[in-house]
Amino acid sequence: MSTVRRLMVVAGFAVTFVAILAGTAFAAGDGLGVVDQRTGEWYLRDPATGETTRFYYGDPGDVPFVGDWDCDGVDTPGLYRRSDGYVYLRNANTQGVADVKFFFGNPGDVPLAGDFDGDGCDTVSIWRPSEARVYVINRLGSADAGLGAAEFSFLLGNPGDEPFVGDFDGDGVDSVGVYRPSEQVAYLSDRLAEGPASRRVAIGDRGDLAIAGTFGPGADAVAVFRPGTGVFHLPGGVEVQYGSSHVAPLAGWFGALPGGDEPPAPPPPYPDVGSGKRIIYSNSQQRIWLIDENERLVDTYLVSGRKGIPLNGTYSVFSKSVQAYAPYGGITMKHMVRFVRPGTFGNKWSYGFHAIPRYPNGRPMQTEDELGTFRSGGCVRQADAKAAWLFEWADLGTTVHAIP
Ligand SMILES: [Ca+2]
Ligand SMILES: [Ca+2]
Ligand SMILES: [Ca+2]
Repeated sequence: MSTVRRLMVVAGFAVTFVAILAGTAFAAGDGLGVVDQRTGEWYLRDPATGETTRFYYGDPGDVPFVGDWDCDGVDTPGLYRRSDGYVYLRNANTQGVADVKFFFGNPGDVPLAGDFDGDGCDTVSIWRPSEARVYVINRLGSADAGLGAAEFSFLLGNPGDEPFVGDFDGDGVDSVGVYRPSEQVAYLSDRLAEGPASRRVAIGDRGDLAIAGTFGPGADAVAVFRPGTGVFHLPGGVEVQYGSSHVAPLAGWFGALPGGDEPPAPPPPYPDVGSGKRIIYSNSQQRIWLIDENERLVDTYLVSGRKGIPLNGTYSVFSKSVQAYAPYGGITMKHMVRFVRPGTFGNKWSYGFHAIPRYPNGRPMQTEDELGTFRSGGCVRQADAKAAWLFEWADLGTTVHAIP
């Protein structure tokens, strides 16, 4: 993961690609990658051409990382499988079995791939969150054997931090930094020892994942990946959309890649919640999204509900009525689609989606322009035409996700 050898291959040009949202990426720097943690699919992006190379490696749930295990200058996949405590390393960016496999660490450990002695070979060390301690190991295990004791260890960061590895001072030796999501600050250290951080970098936003890599001329730097948008935020204001909310981000020098594959899918145009035919209701946005069984967005529009009602969770449509009656004032609601049963969280009445309620004289209780604001006692009001359409579209049993 060190900088020096990678910059031998400076191409010296920069091209703007469709996936780059802002800024100009450093074409001779690290490639970006993502691993879909639901499928074990790897997507590696060539920084010079923008082309994607895709292959399967590992199982869903494995912790992916990259490093140069055979000291040839090219970073390739590694996995830490928490279920069996094994590290699986591969020396090519292609589909296939592990070249090196060994037993390692404790289930909660975070693998740290890097060249911690400057010999040009990456090894797998760990950060143990429960102790906030780095254990450095400058050799790889082999032949299914255990790795043995660490060479040395030191305290770093706090439980809850996200560690990353890079050569932040460009001396050819990797060190470890931590990203503290609660403060949105990265603390970089150039020494493999306890002590104050060498640098403090304000970066990212809540929920971001930190990575380090060679993103410009000079030493390694820290960057973040934002799962909600699938955007890498790199130094210099460069933003690259690559992947979505189910991926783990990577950066490395991947060498010559064949390319020719589709890039990972961007996040869907709706909150990435649930699967199958469903309705997603965001209480804070006062908006619903209708998604069909093929993951296509059928419709999205503003509604008027009640703040905090229903509680966030998963519900399903259990009853429908063309005409429904409020329990007071002679108020009527057309096209009621009920999804919260009485007593679910102490509620007396059921709640559902329906048209704008009418007083007995036929006057609507709000205008359609007022949709998007909290107006109701618990149900979710829609424009009349939308309510009629939803009534037909939503079958009994259709899932409803209530989200913040
Ligand atoms: Ca290699
Ligand atoms: Ca090394
Ligand atoms: Ca260094």
